[in-house]
Amino acid sequence: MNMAPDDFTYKYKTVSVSHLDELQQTVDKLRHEGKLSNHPTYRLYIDTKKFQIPEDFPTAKSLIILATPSKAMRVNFNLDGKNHEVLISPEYYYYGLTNEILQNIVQEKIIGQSGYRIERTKQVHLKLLAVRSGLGKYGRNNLCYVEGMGSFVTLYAFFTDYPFGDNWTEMGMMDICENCGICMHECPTKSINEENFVIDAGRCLSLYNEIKGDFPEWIKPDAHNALMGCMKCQWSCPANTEAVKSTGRFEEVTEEETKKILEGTPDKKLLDSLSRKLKEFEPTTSNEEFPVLTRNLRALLRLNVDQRD
Ligand code: B12
Repeated sequence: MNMAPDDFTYKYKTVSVSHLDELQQTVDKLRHEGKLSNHPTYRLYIDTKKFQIPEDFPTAKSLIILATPSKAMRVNFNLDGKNHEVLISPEYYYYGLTNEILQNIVQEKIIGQSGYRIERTKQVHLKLLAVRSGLGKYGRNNLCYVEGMGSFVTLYAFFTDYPFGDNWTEMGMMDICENCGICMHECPTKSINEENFVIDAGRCLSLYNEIKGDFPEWIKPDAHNALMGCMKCQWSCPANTEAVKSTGRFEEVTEEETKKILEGTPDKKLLDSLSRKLKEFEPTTSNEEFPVLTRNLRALLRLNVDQRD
């Protein structure tokens, strides 16, 4: 049965679709002012998003924005008799929250009656929507912080024809960020800067370690801190003191498995085992993605091909 986990919690807010144009103008203005990085991968991610009513759902009246807590995980890799503890960022492993489960929650718990249509959308800028709906506030690291969850949340949005009340709110940054700057200092690639509130996504480590290819030379070897993504701007953030306590742990990866990962020689048995242990952690689910795992683990353990050969 497709059901939410027992400990499942969430927060949500709603806004009227009448704000879609204003939301789109906010992003377009930044684009025209040259405040958004021109990195092609980043542009591919964001230029495909647009705040608009879906063509096949012209009767949509509201947007529901949902935040569910997410947690980082620790996992031990064994190599040459030593134990290497590594962090896994929340976004890259599977929580078991299928589209069906999410739709059911929205239908039963949020709308609370049948007869209304719900369509999940991935085509909008979720943080901006969440902040303007009052669900959260921006942190200086550009992430959205939700009361009681910090920035360790996954955001979702749904169009519906249910006429919800409007919670339109001014765009705000958390007060705690005013005189802080820890994230700016901690960012290993200096993608958070004083001059522009919008981070320089073309310098964000996450952009590089989730895609294939060699790391650019300007990323220093000690910048790597998670098997995928980067945890630095969230980990040390004073607004996340509570959220980081919920960090979990995956089953450890054996010496034999670790060696195979580092050598980049996956077989079905290894993929199945890693997929189970690391909850379908993204680069463990296919031969195609596996080189990303090999590269990232080598970088984290500060190994390169020459040293291991
Ligand atoms: C593209 C993308 C990336 C890119 C670019 C990140 C970025 N900051 O834009 C890369 C690959 C680098 C990335 C990295 C990460 N990502 Co990402 N990513 C996205 C994606 C697909 C789109 C984000 C987007 O629209 N960016 C465009 C910019 C312009 O939007 P914005 O950041 O909201 O910027 C607004 C503010 O700057 C504001 N603004 C401008 N000036 C000012 C001034 C003031 C004073 C204020 C208050 C505001 C303000 O206006 C901007 C436009 O509205 C979303 C999913 C989605 N559909 O939205 C996930 C998403 C944003 N990512 C997410 C996560 C978790 C991450 C990582 C933490 C993953 C990791 N562990 O490494 C990192 C964090 C990096 C960071 N510090 O931002 C979560 C964020 C959850 C949260 N708590 O906010 C999302 C929402 C995915 C999800 N479904 O939950 N990501």
